[in-house]
Amino acid sequence: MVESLQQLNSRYDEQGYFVIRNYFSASEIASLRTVILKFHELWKQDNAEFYQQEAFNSSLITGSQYLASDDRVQLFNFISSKKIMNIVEAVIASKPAFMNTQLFFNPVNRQQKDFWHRDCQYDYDVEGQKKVIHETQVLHLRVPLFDELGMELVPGTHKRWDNEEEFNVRQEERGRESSENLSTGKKITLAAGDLLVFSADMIHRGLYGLDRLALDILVFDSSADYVDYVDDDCLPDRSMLEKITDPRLFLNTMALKLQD
Ligand SMILES: O=C(O)CCC(=O)C(=O)O
Repeated sequence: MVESLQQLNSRYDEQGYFVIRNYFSASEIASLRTVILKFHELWKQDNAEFYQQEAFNSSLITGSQYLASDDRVQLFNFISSKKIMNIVEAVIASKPAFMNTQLFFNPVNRQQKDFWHRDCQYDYDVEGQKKVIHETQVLHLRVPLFDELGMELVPGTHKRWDNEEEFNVRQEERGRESSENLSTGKKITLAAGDLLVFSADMIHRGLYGLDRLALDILVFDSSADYVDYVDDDCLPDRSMLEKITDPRLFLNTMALKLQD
């Protein structure tokens, strides 16, 4: 790794994101892709109308609906692998907890445009958003399975409120649309093998195009109040736990569920 974990931590703190190029080997990505494609094909069949009309992501990838136990164990082992845990712990030093996974792909309708948002805007009104961006945020770890146009992020917005242009575009105020370009946006092109880590509450958008299929792993700090977002079915059961090399990320979530 070119940068030390301490440097990555400072970068995340200042900018709200960092990228590590060629972090995963071709064989790591190939095995992950095989499982994810299995999920994706079954999900598309089951959600045919939604997929054709408007979908650009799915979630609950580690759940029991589409994948068998062995495939789920493979995913759990990837999510809690040393490579991922080193990065997670560089940002969340104490008791990071698994939240969910999402899979991002291109919408079928090529007219559908990529759009700026903060994830918190779907749960909070504007005053609430102003507060939560100063609290602990959810971490996204994006693992692209094919080369893609990547993401566009507004550096620093994990800690600061929108300027006027950003606010009007993101919230579609004053005749602006959330798909318009922002002068503060920074495009991060991604290749299969790269890892992008970013704050879910910073201003961002996924860039549609190429063959994008990216697995996002969502992790949170155990001291923050996010356990209600976790679906029990996406956690490993007792027999799977025995097959996970380092299950701490899941055990931390389970401990929070017990306290809840
Ligand atoms: O890739 C996308 O379409 C959007 C990604 C996103 O919003 C997210 O990961 O929170």
